[in-house]
Amino acid sequence: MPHTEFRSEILRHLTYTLGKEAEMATRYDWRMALSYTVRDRITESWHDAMRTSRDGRMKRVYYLSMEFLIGRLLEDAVVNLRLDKQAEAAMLDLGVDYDAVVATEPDAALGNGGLGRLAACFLESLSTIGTPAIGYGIRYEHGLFRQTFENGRQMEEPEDWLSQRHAWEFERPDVAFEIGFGGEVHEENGRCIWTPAEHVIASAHDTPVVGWQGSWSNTLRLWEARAAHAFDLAAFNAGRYVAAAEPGTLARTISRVLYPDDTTEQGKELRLKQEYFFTAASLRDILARFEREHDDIALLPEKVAIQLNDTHPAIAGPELVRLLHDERGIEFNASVDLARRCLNYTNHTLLPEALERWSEGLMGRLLPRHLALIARIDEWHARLNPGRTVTALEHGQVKMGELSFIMANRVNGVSALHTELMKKTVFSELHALHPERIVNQTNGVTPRRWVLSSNPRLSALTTDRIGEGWVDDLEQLSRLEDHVDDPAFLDAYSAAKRANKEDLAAWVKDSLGEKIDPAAMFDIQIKRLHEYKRQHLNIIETVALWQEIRDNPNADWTPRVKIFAGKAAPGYVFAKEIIHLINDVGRVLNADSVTSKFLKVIYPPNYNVTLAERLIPAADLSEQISTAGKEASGTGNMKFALNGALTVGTLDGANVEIRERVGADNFFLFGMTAEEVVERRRVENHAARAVADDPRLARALEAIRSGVFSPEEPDRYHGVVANVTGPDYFLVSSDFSDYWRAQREVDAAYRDTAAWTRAAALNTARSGWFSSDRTIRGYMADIWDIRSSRAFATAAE
Ligand code: HBZ
Repeated sequence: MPHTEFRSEILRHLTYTLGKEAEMATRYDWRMALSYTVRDRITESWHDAMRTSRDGRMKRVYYLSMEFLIGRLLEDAVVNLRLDKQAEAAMLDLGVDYDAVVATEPDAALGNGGLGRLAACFLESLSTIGTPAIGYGIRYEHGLFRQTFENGRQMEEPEDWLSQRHAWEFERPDVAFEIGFGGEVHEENGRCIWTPAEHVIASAHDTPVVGWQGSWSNTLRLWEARAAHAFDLAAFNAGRYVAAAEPGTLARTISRVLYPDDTTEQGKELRLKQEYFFTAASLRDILARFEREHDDIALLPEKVAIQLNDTHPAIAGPELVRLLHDERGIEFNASVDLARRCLNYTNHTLLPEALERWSEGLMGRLLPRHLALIARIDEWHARLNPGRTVTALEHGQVKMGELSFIMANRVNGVSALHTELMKKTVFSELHALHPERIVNQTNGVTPRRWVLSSNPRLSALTTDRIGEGWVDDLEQLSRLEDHVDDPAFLDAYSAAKRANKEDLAAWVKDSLGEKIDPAAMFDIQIKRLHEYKRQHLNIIETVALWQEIRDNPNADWTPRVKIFAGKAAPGYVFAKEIIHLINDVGRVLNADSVTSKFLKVIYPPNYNVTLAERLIPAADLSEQISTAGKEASGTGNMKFALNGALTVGTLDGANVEIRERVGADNFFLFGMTAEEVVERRRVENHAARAVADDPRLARALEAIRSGVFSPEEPDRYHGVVANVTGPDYFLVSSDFSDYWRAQREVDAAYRDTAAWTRAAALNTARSGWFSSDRTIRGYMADIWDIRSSRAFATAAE
C-alpha cells in the first residue's frame, strides 16, 4: 500500500476516532492515530488466526502469567508488519516527527524482570510460529514503580501507564466472570458446594500480539477487577458519597498494582487474591471456549495446554479440579487426571526464599474449598506412590512448588544447569518419583524486538550479507561466520557498534549531563538488583581499578565506561544500599580529573524495556557475574551476545550454554562453579581469608568502609562491607581475585580492535540458538504435544 493511503488512514483516525483537527493535534494524538491505523492491520490477521483456530478445532496454548513485561508496542508492531518505511514517510508528509511520536508511548511495565519479559517474548514467538495461544494475566492499573534517585538513593513513584488511553487493547465487557473469595463449603447430595462470602468481577481486555510479517496474531487477555455491585445507591441517597463508592474501590484493589517483589513472598493476602483472581477467570474462560468447540470433556488434554509461569498461578491445579469435579460432577480421580494432563509448570528460581508458600490459615480463609482439595490431591498422590510421601501441605503451609509439580504433566527449568540443579535440589524427591516429568527448555529472546527493531544497523548489515531469513530462523546467523575474516565486513560491523555507542553517548549527555567517550569500552550490567547477581562485585572491582589508575595515572589504561541499570525491590534494604554505593562511587570517579578519562560510572534511573533496547546494542561487554547456581538462566545475557557484546561471566544459568556456543575464546570466564560454591561455603571464614589473600580487594573495601565515597556519612557502607567480609553468602570476596584477573584480560583484548571485533561478530554469528522461536518449538514438542501450527491446521472434527 502506498504511504499516501496510509497517511489518509492516520488522518481518518485523527479526525473520527480522536476527534482532533490536524492543526491542533499533539504528539499524543498523532501516536494514537498512528497506533489505531497499525492496529487495524493487525486486527485482520488476528481475526483470521482466531477463525482458523476455531474452525480447525486446534489445540491452544494458554500461558498463565502474573507478569507480561511488554514495553512499548507501536514500533514492534510496525516492524513486524513491515510498515516502517510507510509509517515514517506518512508521518513526514504530515509534518510530524516519527521518532518523537514513537517515544511518547508509555513503556508497559506489567512485570518485574526476566520472568515477565520471557512471557512477552514467548507470545511474540507463538504468533510468529503460528501456534494458537492466549496469554492470560492481570491488567494492572500501575505497573512496576518508577525509579528516581535522590542523592544517589532509590526513590519509588507510582507508575501510571494507563493515565493515557491504551491504544492496543479492546475492552470486552461481554467477557466477565464472577470470582469468589472466603465463605463456606457444605455438602449437598454428596457434592461440595462452595458459597463464597465475597465476589469480584473479572473483566477481559484483549491486546492482539502480531508475529513476524503479520501472518498470525495471538491474544494477550488481561483481567481487570471490578465490583459485582460497584455502587451502593442507598448509601449515596443517604448522603454518604464516599461510602457509596466503596464496593468499587475495594474490588478494584485486586488489579491495582503489580507486586514489585522478585524475591521473597511477602505473604500478603492481596497477592494470593490476585493469583486466584486471574487464574480462576482464565480457567473459566478456557473451559467455556473448550465447551463451545467440543462436547466431550475427555478431549480436554488433547485441546488445552496450560503453562504456569512459575507458581504464581499454581492454584490452577485445585481450581481446575473444582471446576471439573464440584461443578461438572466428574469423578474426583478422573478430574485430577484430566487437570494434570493439561497443566505444566515452569520453575524460574531455586532460591529457597523465593519459593511460594501460603499458610493454611490464610488459604483456608480465602479459599476454603481449595484447601480441602489440596489435601485430597495429596492423598491421591500418596495412594499412587506408596512408600515415599511428598505433599503440598506440610507443617501448616501450602507449598506451591510441590503443588505445581504434583499437578503437572511436565515441569521445566529454564537452562540446562538450572534444570539439573532442580533435579538434585528442590525437587529431588519428586523427581525420584516422577523421573520423566522434569524437562529442560533453555530460555530464548525474540530477535524481532531484540535485534531487528532495537539494532537496525546490525540488522541491515546482517541482511546485506546473508539475506533476511535470519529474522524468523535465527540460526541462519551462523552464515555470518563466512564473513568474520573479511576486513570489509569487520569494518562495517565495528562501524555499526560505534554508531550505536555514539547514539547512547548523546543520550547520556542529554539525559544525565555526563559526557562519555564512544571510543571507551562500554561495560554494562543491567538487571534487577540482587545480592546473587552481584552488582557489588562489579562496583568493588571498579573501586579497585580506580585506585590502581590513581597509583599509576600515566600507564596505558584501557578506557571504560561502567554502566549499571536496574531497580531494587522497595523493601530490599541491602539491594538499595548497593544502588546508593554505585551512585556514590560514580559521583567521586566521574569528578576525578586524573582518572575519569579512563573510568566512569553511569547509572541511568528507571531501567525498563525501552532503556534495555537503547543500551544493549551499544554494549561491548556484558556482565553476567551471578554466584554460580543462583541465576536460573538469564535472558539479558542472550540479548547482549546476539548484539555483539562479549561476556564476562560465571558458569551460571544459560551463560554455560552461551559459552559452549560462542566458544571459550570469545567469552571471559571466571569464578567458582556451582559445586565449588557449595564447597567454599563450608570453609570457615572464607570471606576474611579471601580478603587477606588479595590486597587489592582489602584496599577497595577499606576505601568503601572508611567513607571515601560517602564523606558526608563515613559509616554509610559499614553494613555492606561487613557482609562481604563476613558471612558473604554470595561469595563476592572469594570470587573477586578471579574476576579481577578476567577483567584485565578483557582490557588487553579490547586493545586489539580487530580481534575484538571478530570475537564480537562471532558472538552474533553463534547465538542464533537463543531465539525464543527455538524455545517455543521445544515447548511444543516436549511439553504441549503440538506438532502442528498454522501450516497444519486440520479440518473441523
Ligand atoms: O526468570 C527470572 C530468573 O531470575 C532468570 O534467571 C530467568 O532468566 C528469568 C526467565 O526465566 N526470574 C524472575 O524474573 N522472577 C521474577 O521476576 C519474580 C517475580 C515475582 C515473584 C518472584 C519472582 O514473586
